[in-house]
Amino acid sequence: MRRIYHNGKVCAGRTFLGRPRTRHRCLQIEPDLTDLMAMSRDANELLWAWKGWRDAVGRPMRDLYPIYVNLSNVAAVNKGFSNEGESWLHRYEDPDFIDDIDYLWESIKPLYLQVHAYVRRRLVDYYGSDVVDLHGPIPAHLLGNMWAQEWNNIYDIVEPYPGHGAIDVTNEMKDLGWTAENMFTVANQFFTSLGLESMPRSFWAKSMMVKPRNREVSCHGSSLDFYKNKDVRIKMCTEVNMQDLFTVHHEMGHCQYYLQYRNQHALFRDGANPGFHEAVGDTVSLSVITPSYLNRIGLLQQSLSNHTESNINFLMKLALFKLVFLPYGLLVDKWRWQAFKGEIQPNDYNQAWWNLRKQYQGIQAPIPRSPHDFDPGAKFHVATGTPYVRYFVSFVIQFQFHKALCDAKGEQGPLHLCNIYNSKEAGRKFRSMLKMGASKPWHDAMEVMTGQRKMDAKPLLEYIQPLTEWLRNENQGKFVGWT
Ligand code: X8Z
Ligand code: ZN
Repeated sequence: MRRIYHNGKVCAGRTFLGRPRTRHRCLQIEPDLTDLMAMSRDANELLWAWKGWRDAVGRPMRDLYPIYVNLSNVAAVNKGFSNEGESWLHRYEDPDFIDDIDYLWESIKPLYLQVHAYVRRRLVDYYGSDVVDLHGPIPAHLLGNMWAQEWNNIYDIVEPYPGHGAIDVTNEMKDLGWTAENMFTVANQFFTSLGLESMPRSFWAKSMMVKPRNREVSCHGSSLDFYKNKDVRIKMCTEVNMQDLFTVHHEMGHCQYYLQYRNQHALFRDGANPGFHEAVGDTVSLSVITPSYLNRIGLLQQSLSNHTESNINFLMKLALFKLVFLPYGLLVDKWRWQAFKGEIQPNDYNQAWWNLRKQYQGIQAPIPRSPHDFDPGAKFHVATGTPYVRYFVSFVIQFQFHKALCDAKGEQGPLHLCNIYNSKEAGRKFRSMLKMGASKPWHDAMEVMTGQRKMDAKPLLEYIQPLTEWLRNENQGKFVGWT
């Protein structure tokens, strides 16, 4: 399945949409298809890429996945679990974990519904009501991302106040001649400004920062701990744009955690839980996206004025990136837990997937699907057997971490403008949690960092609060939800 995913390509036939073919090469997922999904505004072209990717990698996995499920379950049972899903959940060391994440989602859902309704209306305006139904789930190919997991790439379509600034520094990065290496250096400087570790010499020598020309590689960003001295590395096909600037910080966050807990016993050289590991770099990114920081590194001239309009624009983009991800972050493993438990059978795998996509995200397949399709397999983490609920956890707790570090710094202003760069107090707090690794239950690590022992959606909701009010007003009298 891994090989199918990594070798997957979408090639145009002799004709494309009835016209002679204009594409001469086959497209890979990174960067070609990712860029196409982000930038194309032609619904037919988007559908071509969306369907092509699922035909190329989902379908061929359909008959392999049940074998994988059975084998994983055999291994899990041998380890003393009832199935593989139980074995994954064991990492969270908490019998209430599922109830807790369901509760978190319920408290975030009302706001998600508002964003969903607003985005859908703007898509109807853009593509027309024959493409998007004003009362239905949103077709999955129009949201700027192959999996409709983050929608920030269609910010231009949904921008609340055109002309009031949207922070996208991609053009500035390109104009100033930034390289992948610059992006890594800037990320490293952020961590060291907090008094945390600098990436060691071997990191710079042995990481793969750009896509090599002479061989095929797996481009999905990842980080590695070689458990030997300070040998930690990143493997990434970095492109010079704002999204990848965040991904560089994300991956370096993993490496920072490896370095911080390297003196623990081998058994404890791990995250407090997998969601903590995913949250380290993203917590830093919440400062990196602030106008004050982007200004400091020369990527933004003006600072965010205190006009409501520019703050709403900023928060809309943030919501499309972080809030919108949450239902997806939850449903991927909801689906796999059901598959591992045998609650869904191979013939129903795809239908069950789309039921969850509709239930949680309010999106639908743009064309009819059949039991021969296997759309979950079109996602890297499903093809490679990587658990996913960690990202849901991360996208909630990174706001708790951000708030705690802003408090440590002594910031008074709104959370979305807080930038912890250079704060040694914030760094000390961060380090005291990171160096614990997995030596204590994650609730203890959470307490060290935030003073409380539970996951909590309040900091995320507090961060987005000004947008929440704006959306309620904007959606007044309009249809919210989907039929
Ligand atoms: O897979 C990743 C990271 C590597 S751990 C790039 N992420 C998830 C995804 O791409 O689906 C980060 C956000 C969610
Ligand atoms: Zn990660």
